[in-house]
Amino acid sequence: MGTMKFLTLIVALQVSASGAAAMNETEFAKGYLKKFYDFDNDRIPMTKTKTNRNFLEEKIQEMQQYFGLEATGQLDTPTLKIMHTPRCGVPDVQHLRAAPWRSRWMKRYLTYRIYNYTPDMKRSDVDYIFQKAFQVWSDVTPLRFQKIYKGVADIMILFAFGAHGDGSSFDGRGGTLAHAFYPGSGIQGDAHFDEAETWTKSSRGTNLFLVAVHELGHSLGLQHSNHPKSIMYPTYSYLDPNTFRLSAHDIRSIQALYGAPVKNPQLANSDSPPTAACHQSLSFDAVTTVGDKILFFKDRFLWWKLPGSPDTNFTSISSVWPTIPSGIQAAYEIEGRNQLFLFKDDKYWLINDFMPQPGYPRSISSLGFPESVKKIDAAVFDPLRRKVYFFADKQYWRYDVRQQLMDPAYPKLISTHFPGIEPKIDAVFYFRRHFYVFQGTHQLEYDALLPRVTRKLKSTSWFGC
Ligand code: RRS
Ligand code: ZN
Ligand code: CA
Ligand code: ZN
Repeated sequence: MGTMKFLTLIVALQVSASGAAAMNETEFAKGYLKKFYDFDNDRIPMTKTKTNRNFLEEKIQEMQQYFGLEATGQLDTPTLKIMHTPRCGVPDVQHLRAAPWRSRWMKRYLTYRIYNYTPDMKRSDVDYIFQKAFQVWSDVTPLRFQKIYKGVADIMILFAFGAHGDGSSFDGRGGTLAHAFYPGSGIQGDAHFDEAETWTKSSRGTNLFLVAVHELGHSLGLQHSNHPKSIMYPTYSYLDPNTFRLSAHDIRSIQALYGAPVKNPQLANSDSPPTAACHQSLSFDAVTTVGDKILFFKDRFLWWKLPGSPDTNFTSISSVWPTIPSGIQAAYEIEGRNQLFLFKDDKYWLINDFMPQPGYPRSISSLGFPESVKKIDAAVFDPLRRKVYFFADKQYWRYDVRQQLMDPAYPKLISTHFPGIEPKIDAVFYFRRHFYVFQGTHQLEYDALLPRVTRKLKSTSWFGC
């Protein structure tokens, strides 16, 4: 039900139950539709050729559609039954009092957290879909969304079956797909998705992107709309997410709450961290892939992006992992195991599925480094050989992931074994058969199979600068 509209409806039904006894069913239905479906006898435009009766029928159909009834436009038994029956548990009186009408966030920077994931899809797809769904709304407003991985976010996103603790049980496969709460603290702003649905990124099952855009609309303060082209229309219908556009009505409604995007991005960012990913002299401390993303570390900041996507996300290391220090010097991912290792000075941390693991940091000597090595400049996992290369000054070490041992006969000299690459190295990551070696403001692409340097790039080339 999600929608507060539905909750409001329950209370109104309870309130009106006593008074309704005297009214006939049509009058009762009119009152109900006036309240919840914008039905107003007095406001029917004179230009409309429709008679009042047709207008009432239209509104009844709208309500029937909402509840998945046959859209007869008549006050038939199933329709009246729904109008008279409170459906979903105990209403949340609190958000009723915080009237949904024109409720909005009083800040521009909002956080979200994907609290759990549906097993129906790859996690990386879910991450990407929510990023894109938020972007639909940030593209037309001054709002900015930042993903966090622990703690309480403004917008908590979860998947759940049946009763899940908010008094609004999901109804199993079909029926209601998801619900969300209008802006505010606590549960307000949150978006819940019925795990009984089959969530997809295609036209099969239920398309997560389309439902997410709708629910996030509620999370930002939008009510249902009766424009069939609006994403806030109360019933689901599939559209191609790749060509999805908000309707003019959706844009008007959200801009009525938050205004249009701020024109001057410099001013817009003045209360946010600097995002000068395209700065000429940008060098990086560490770079690695994580799943389908590339992470760039610099001081206390972190950029991440999906290769091929024009968007770059920027955040601070501590907002993602409060227990990880700034100034990470090396990072690598063991592909397929979802393991991310971060290095600073003589310590390293393991992050699994974005969660820092207990028992860390450990000393790098436990990996087989001699005591003389006080820090690592860069590290990379080579999935072809399943080895990790560690670079420190002029030397490199090779670590065997299967045996969990440093290979014998290391360290070796970088310049002898990686022809064309001179020490020192800031950062390295592996992507599609190539090592990308960062040195100051530039980057060398090194073909892992040839093996030789194949291109020289700017350090910021991944940001499309
Ligand atoms: C909502 O507004 N959340 O904020 C809920 C809305 C939703 O789930 N609407 C139902 C819907 O379209 N379901 C599709 C599958 C069931 C089809 C059968 C008929 N029917 C979110 C959408 C807009 C993303 C409305 C609905 C349609 C429904 C129902 C509800 C049968 C209960 C029972
Ligand atoms: Zn809704
Ligand atoms: Ca359902
Ligand atoms: Zn819920």
